[in-house]
Amino acid sequence: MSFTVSLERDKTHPSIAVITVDNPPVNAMSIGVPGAIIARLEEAQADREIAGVVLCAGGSGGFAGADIRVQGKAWPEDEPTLSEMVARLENSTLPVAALLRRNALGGGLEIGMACRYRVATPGTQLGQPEVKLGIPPGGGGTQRLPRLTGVQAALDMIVGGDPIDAKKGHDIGLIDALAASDDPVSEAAAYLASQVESGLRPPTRDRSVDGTDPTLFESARTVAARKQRGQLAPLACIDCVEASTTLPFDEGLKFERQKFGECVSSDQAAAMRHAFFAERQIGKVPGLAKNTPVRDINTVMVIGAGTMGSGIAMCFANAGIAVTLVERQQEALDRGLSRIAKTYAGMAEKVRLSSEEAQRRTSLVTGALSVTDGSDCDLVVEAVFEDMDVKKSVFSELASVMKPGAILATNTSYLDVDEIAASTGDRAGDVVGLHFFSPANIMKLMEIVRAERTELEVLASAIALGRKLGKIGIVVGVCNGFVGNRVYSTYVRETEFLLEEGATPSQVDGVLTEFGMAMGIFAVRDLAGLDIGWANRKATAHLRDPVKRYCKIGDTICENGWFGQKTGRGFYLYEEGSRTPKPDPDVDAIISKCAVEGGISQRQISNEEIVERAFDIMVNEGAKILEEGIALRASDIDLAMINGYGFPRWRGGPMCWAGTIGLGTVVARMRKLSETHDFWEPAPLLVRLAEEGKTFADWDRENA
Ligand code: T1G
Ligand code: NAD
Repeated sequence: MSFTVSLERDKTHPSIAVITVDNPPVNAMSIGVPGAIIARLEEAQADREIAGVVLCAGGSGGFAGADIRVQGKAWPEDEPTLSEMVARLENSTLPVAALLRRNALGGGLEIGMACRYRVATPGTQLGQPEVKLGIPPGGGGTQRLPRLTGVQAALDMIVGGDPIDAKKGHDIGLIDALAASDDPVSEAAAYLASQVESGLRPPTRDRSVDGTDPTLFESARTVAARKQRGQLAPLACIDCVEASTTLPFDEGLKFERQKFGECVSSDQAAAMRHAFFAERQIGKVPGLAKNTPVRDINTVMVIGAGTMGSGIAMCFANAGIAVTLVERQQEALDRGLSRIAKTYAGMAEKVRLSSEEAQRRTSLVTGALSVTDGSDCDLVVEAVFEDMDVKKSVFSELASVMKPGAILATNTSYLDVDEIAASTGDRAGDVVGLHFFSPANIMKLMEIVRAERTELEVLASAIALGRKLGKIGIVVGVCNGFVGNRVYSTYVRETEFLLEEGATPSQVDGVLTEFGMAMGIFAVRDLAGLDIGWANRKATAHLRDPVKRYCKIGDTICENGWFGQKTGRGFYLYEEGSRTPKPDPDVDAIISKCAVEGGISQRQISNEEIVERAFDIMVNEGAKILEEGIALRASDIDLAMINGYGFPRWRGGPMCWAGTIGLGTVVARMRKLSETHDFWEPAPLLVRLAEEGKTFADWDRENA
């Protein structure tokens, strides 16, 4: 047992007892903790001198809610549950005030809401994030929150899952008092003592629910169906909040319990727990000690003010870091700077940012026409053309002008970072890849490419930087396309093969979005611009195995000058001013022609086949990447695909998804296809795990 739950008298208000829960690192309600809280409450109740109890968290000060590690598993029968403990707090003969500090999330907030009063320190994050774990709240949150804040605010918090801060909580009735002194425990005790004196209000359960307009639920369902497409938990959350308006409190609790039970054992919840823990692994690199020194990054130079450079500059400005943005020509520089100014102005217009903040971020980026203007910066991110010679000349100049200790990063998508690093001579240890994704100011994924000579300190600094920028920073090794683009390119290739064999772009896209992808592959390619991939295919044509199947549909579309949305045509047709993809009979003709030329007889392709081929191929490439040591964990590959390519988080990423299908099934499907199709030889690691009846999560555990 690594936790303690203590009971003491408050120093300044001895009639108030203080129960402090200390369960590092985040005071989760692990097995035994609810029982210990009940025991301390009973001790307080047995003491006639005590008039009230303050419940608070020690250590980090926050209450992170239920212990996610035991979710979906059996809870010991003789141990009180979080729900039982919450009921005891609410029905306590002594009034209980919760002191909420730092964060009160999920079960942590539910504990607070079951108490008679809630006192919070400013800045404390209050939330019901369960929906992000594939479940509705299970400790009465869906019944108590609407009673405290009204239906709309409760729906926003429970269905959206994002936290609010204590001040907003105070404004909407969730928090009774803010404690700003340096002794919030005594402040909470004083608050409770004054309530005891002036007369207690009824417990939360006895309040009525305000704002019960039934249309709120229908519109919440419509929004959830669009924004959280395919997910069970948001709908369960809405049902539960609705139940708070139609059922008596205890019945509402039972209803919530039932919905919670249905969701917590689902594949979706397991996948989202997987994603949660995967995110907590990302900074962990074997051989990289926790106390590795980290270089300060307070000023940054970004070279190249094109699509990526301007987006990357905004990532830093968003984090309050000053940026020198460098181009060769004034005109290109002005274009980049004005793109940045426009983006921030647009955010201010949509009220996503205050206009002062938009202004502040815009002015954090200043332009320059020479890298010497940024030679004092702590970090450089190069985002010039994807051309090895251009990159090498930039890096050799950087090696001579940048101050000692500056980190030299490249945003290359495919090029060999070792070769780029070699062009810096004895500064190769300072070189790392920082592969941002487009649009860089929005996409959460950042691949941190560890080159052969990257120093540990530089790697540790890049990981810390990823956190500071709010990115999912995944450490990867050097190979063509690193992790994300390499996996993705197999999916791109296979879905094009499916067209050649008889599927249509809209059928494939329909199936993929139904599966949960943020967008269909052909709609995405049209959005991103088909010319970039085409140029890359031409540049790497010499690397292709001439014996293996090659599909010319994408190339033929490009030869017509159709590059996707920007030219009004691509895999689809776009009417003037519209972004809605329409099937294009001319593209159908190109597909048929390519099939004939490739000697492929077209047939009816089933939706199941599309899912299997699109995602099995990703899994197989992921297995190869793991075998080669390019990714450290299968869960990193999952996070890359979730955060960079629109793979549904509620399926946990491709490697996790394969586990729910069964690796044996995936291998069997691959072997069957490999009889007639190129590229379907299962990777040895995939075969081995399948034979051992294991999943990639097992591989991660065994190799941790
Ligand atoms: N259970 C178990 N472990 C947890 C945990 C939790 N709730 N929260 C964090 N950890 C571990 C995490 O894996 C990591 O472990 C370490 O703590 C530090 O976390 C009944 C059903 C609280 C804001 O969703 O959002 O209540 O890697 O690196 O940046 O309705 O952790 O060191 O081994 O993230 O300071 C709802 C989840 C649960 C909150 C702290 N609660 N946690 O952030 O540290 S469901 C949540 C967080 C529930 C009820 C339901 C964050 C944090 P390790 P960290 P941090
Ligand atoms: P881009 O063509 O939009 O921008 C490149 C910019 O670099 C141009 O404005 C050009 O004038 C400038 N430039 C070229 N040489 C320069 C030099 N020596 N000094 C200063 N500026 C110079 O290209 P992009 O799409 O922004 O891509 C940039 C890099 O980012 C490439 O390596 C690319 O592979 C990578 N990348 C692109 C994407 C994407 O989706 N576009 C995603 C991830 C990474």
